[in-house]
Amino acid sequence: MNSNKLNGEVYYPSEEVISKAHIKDWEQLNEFATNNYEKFWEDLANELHWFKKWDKVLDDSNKPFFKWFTGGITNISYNCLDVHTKTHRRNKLALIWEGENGDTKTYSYFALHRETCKFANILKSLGVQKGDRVTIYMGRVPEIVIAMLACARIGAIHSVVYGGFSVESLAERIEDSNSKVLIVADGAYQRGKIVPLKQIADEALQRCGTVEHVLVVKRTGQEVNMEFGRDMWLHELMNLPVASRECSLEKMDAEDPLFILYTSGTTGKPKAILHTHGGYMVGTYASLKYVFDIHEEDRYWCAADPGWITGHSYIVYGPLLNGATSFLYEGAPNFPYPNRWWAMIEKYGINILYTAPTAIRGLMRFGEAWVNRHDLSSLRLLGSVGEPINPEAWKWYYKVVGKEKCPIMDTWWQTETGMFMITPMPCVPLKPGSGTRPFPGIQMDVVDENGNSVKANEEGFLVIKTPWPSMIRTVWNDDERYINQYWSKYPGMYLTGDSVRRDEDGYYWIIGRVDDVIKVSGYRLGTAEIESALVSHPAVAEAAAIGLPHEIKGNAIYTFVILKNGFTKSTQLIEELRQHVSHEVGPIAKPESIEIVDSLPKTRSGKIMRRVLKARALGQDPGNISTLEE
Ligand code: 6R9
Repeated sequence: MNSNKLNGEVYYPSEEVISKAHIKDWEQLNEFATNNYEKFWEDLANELHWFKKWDKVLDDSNKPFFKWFTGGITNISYNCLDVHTKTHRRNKLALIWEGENGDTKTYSYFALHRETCKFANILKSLGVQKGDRVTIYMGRVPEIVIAMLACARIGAIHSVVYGGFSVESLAERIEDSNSKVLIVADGAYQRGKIVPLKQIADEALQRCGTVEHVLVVKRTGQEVNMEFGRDMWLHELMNLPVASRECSLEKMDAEDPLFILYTSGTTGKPKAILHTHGGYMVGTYASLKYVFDIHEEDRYWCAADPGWITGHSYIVYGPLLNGATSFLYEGAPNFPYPNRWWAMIEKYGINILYTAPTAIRGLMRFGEAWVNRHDLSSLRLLGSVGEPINPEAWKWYYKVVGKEKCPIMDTWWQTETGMFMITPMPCVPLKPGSGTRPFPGIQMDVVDENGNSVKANEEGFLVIKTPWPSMIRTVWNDDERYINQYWSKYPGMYLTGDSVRRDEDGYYWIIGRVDDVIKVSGYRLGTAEIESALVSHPAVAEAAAIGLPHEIKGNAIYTFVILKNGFTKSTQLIEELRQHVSHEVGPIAKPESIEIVDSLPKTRSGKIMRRVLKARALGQDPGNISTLEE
């Protein structure tokens, strides 16, 4: 394709950007990767440390259970830390942290390695062994990074639960993963208030019986309940001889599990996506290097939360594998004022900012003046993730934040993919609202109901046709769900759950989810979680949740509830139900609206037709309703 003749509104990268970029010619790289797929990944894997090299790059003998770098022995935590402490990066900053209240902490690679080893020794002393699951429930503090790296060092499988989730979400994730250890903070600062994480965890622990030890990180300092024999303060243990600075590491098979991360899918409970030490390491390392063009002197900021996949791949593992300096901020973007982000970019000299459309739209609302008060000239690249970015927000980000000199990397990917899958690189011409094309070598397609490719500009289902190193290996303890969910609709194609349009230049335009997943402010939630929280309230007989467009959040949750006999509709009850969802699932899941109804549209087999509810709410034609019950 000739990149000089693209259709529509196109933003071409400047000579300056291209001259600095690792990849100057995307077409050439893509051609190489397409024709030499395994060699492409093997070369990248060779840039990392392996105690023993692999026998095979890709093993596809048992599809769809693909394996990568089989026979290889490595450890991702070793590659994130130990490797750098042996080089000029030893005293380079690995992590800069700013708390919402202005506290700061910095860790060199040496220091982050030391803290990780100490933490890992504490875990070992609690009996944590290779393969054991450890649940982590914290805000955006350095200890969450250290806890993840410590687990990985000793081969334990971490399961991070986002700090914005609440009692039932946490309980069900602890139980499903059968974690014996929980690492929690006393609280987290969020918009000037304290989120009482330990208190939420205490309530969750009453609902599930697997946890034997709780490590508590002191952050907010309010009084918390400490159960004798179960709960211990981390800072006290870190001062004991058991927290030695020497910690032998576990040599991991490339296919050994690294972490599980729960995410919402079509119907039912959240499922735990499994990622591994080898392939995930190569995928996150390479994608970050090429897309955010990491250079030695960069200060990189991914403003996501470590509790979501974006944080796992691009706050923790990707940046550290690249030996970068990563910035982590604890609090809200507009606290105490809407210039907080811009002030920090100026203060720390951030070069790369990676965030979500919802944050951009939220900050855009406060106007340009807040941005223009600050010198943002350090910025070189911008990024977006989590949901489609509308062209207005794209242009504001490009002009007001990036001063028309920073390309925007709109990266499409998923918890399941582990790494960027549709993404530009700095040298690629951009179209506002499109993530451009698939990562080099990866074959994707847009197909109809029968799995046939659709024509340019027609809407269809997004599928992936080639395996990739950081792909989901399975759903934890549920191989069947892995096959059914992702590989059963079209044989040989991974089903993403998104609908998309591909234009005449091969650029992809994501439209949104086609299943029961709702992206609220970029957070992935399932209708089932919200509905089951509602139904767990004594007044509720049945409930249905849908997502409707929202100016800032992208989507907002609308719910419809049938009350049990004996309960009557009141504003007080509706508020109580909203609070109930917030308490059970988390504040992010709190419905925008709860409508009390007498009946719900259902199929004859009794399934709620959310599509019909959505069409009604939007005043649209509900389409085919032949299966609707009388
Ligand atoms: C990384 C992450 C995955 C879903 C995905 C899609 C949506 C993510 C996007 C995007 C349009 C982008 N999504 N990035 N849509 N443009 N750049 O968000 O993972 O939480 O698993 O969600 O998010 O719908 O299928 P996850």
